[in-house]
Amino acid sequence: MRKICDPLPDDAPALLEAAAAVLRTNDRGEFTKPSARLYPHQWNWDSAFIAMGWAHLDWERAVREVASLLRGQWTDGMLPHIRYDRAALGWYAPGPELWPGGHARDADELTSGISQPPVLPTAVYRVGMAHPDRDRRHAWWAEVFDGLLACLRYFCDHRTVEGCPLIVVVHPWESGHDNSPRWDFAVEVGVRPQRPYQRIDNTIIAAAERPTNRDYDLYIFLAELISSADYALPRYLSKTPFAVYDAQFNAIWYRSAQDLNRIAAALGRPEPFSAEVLAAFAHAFRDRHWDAQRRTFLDYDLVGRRPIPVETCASLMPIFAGLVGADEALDLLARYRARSTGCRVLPVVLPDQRGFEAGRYSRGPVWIHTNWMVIQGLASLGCDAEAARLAGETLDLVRQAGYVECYHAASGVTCGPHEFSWSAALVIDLLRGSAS
Ligand code: 9WN
Repeated sequence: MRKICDPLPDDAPALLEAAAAVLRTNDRGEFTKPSARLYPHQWNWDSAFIAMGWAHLDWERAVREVASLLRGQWTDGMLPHIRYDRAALGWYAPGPELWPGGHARDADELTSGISQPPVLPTAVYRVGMAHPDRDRRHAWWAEVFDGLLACLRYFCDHRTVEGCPLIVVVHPWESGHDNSPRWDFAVEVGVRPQRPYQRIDNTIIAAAERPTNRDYDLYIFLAELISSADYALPRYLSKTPFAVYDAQFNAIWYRSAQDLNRIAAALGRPEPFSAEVLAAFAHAFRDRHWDAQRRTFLDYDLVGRRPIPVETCASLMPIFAGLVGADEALDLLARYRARSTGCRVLPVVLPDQRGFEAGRYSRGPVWIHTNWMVIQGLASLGCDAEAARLAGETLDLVRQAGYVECYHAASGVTCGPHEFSWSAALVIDLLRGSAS
């Protein structure tokens, strides 16, 4: 198995030790908080990333992280973006009251009513591969297989329209890049929620680094709309200003579908996603997301029926998914780098784009998970030198500012909370994991 960082940097032991300390600080036993104060519950794609870090420290702890996340799954397979910890209710807003009438399989579970990018099947594949004993790995994969399949199938069965296999994302929180300028078109509609709401996040983190109140008006308005539609896409679609094909989300689904096929093959089961299904998805992805004039992948606004003309890291996620070959991947990345001059890499939004803000959350800073996905994609495509280069630049950010949520695009200084779990977990994976 090829390692990404080979040879390891001299300070790898110190980086690993500090990363392990972050995970231990945020460990709630069965799940890991994304950060101690700002995010006190269990988040969907956070836990997927975090499990990959635990896999190298305490493999059975990674197994518990995944089991805990799957406990929040809904009857239709949807894996919610937040699984609330009863002990922490009131510490984060919005709480479960924003999501009335949810459909969790276990009625005692408190969850949100939307999902997040489905990284989990990829994470489970990588966690499994980190275990040296094939029987233990296979036994675990067999245990979680149905839950993972249901979580991917949910999107095919409940989140597609007009015969197109791409997935409709219904909320900026679902994209995981909440206040990205990609979604400004919906914020600019200026909707107001029905009920008053209170924010807690901007009392913990500087308001200048967080989404604005206008962003939150949209988030709460959409959540009200989604629950009043009983979480059903057709009813929601007729009323919403926000329904998108997100290039990042679709790319992650595609990679996870392939990784679940690999798990199935290892277990001697039929592959759940046939070559025809994957080919149709890849074809639709190219058709809907590729912008031939700009030579990049864009998101698509289903309400306005137009591509969203904002260039961000989402355009690089086809690298993670293997939706492009090695040459196209290197070309996409080279052009992204060329337009990021003066920035640490990779700024989550290109600095020449309208709405770019170097220090505000999903509007500019560098994020470890974004870099990790591009690095993994490059490694999967055999672009080892470029993967190692980006991994080195990512480690430099950590050396400068520690394991924080994100890094100011120009200076690399801390944005968001310190001791952020997935930043730590993914650096552990970069240093200890292999290309897959
Ligand atoms: C809302 C936990 C989550 C991440 C998201 C990130 C942020 C929440 C928030 O934090 O979102 O889900 O309150 O800002 O955008 O990607 O999963 O780390």
